[in-house]
Amino acid sequence: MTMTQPSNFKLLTNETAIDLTKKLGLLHSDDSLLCNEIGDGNLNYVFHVTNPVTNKGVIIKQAVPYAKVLGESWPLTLKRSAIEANALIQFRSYCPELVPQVYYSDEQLAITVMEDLSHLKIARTGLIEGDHFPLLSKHIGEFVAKTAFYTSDFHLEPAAKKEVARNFTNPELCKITEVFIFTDPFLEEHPGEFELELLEAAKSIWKDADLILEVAKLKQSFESEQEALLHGDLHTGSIFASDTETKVIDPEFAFYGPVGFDLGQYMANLLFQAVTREATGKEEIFTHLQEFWNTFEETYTNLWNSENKSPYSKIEGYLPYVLNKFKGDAYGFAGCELIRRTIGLSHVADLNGIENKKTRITAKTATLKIGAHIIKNRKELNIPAVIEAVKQYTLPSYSAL
Ligand code: SR1
Ligand code: MG
Repeated sequence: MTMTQPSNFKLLTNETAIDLTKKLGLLHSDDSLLCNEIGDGNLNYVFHVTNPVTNKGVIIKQAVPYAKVLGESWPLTLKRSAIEANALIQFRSYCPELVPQVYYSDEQLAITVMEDLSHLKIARTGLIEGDHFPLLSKHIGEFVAKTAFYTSDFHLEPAAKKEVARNFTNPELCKITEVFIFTDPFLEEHPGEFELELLEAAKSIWKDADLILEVAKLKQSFESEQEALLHGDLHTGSIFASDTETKVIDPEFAFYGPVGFDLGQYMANLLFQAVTREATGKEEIFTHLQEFWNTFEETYTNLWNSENKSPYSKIEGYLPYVLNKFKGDAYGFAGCELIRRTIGLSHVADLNGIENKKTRITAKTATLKIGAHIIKNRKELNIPAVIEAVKQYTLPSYSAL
């Protein structure tokens, strides 16, 4: 199928990416510059322009009018590029250390020119390779707490918040989540791609009426709650990290939604590591999970106590009620993410990279079971209980729940 592209839209090439960098006066443009297309994501092209003399670079990201991974039959608005640039700018205003700088954006060409982060590693890749990233989960806890608080009704005036929410209306990217996280993996008639050996485990998900009801409630929450401006795709592939630095990238799925969604996406993607690692490696991920939640809760609580504009902010029980809701939602959304990345679209390298088939199927069966368990029990869980569930489903010395 041939897509009609918006009239002003033109795909960049390495040459035109260099021309743009020069036109913007970036990278001492008198020198000759180099460019590589390095995009390995599902939706965009990414050009890395470098100056070999100064060793400095910039990233130019361009969205195309369809989802690369789904093909031209799944058209997508180019507006997501402006949403991404604006979300980066907004998030950076709350967390300057944790978000790359945007130098330039062009809505017509769907281009964002931003800080080069090539000295860092994608967190998913690093975690798979055994990097420790000791500050990663504290940084992401801080990122979610600040973005969730500062974009909510607890901080913004009601009219201002509604205006921001309008600017971040993102129906096409939300539809990807609604279909591929909350619908297809849970319905037998829309099977995703997965190994035949997982069919029985998949069937037990499709037949579990209690589970499907809970997924329906979570989908409803995703579609209808406007608690805060979310990143919308906060998995470990959307984060660059080193031992000292963390940068959140790729907020093209940004929209106003339930805070637990960002929390849950990050936790689920840590859980893939918790499932696949040996016992001592698991402990390191359990520490990440606990530090993530602790930092989120502490940062959010401090902001609530010092900057909450609601007339009810000091009412006893209100903050615990809000945090408790976020927590229950987070485990529910995390469970959906665990299941969709296993039997739905867009699998993760944490699982698919396991070469031994038997080990891979065992790990995937565990993520399905943990996913279902944390969705159904989400309102009673805390981090130690989630850790216990991971151990029960993955360590031979434990028996399955
Ligand atoms: C069609 S895009 C597939 C997935 O990639 C993105 O990172 C999102 O997670 C989306 O669900
Ligand atoms: Mg992405």
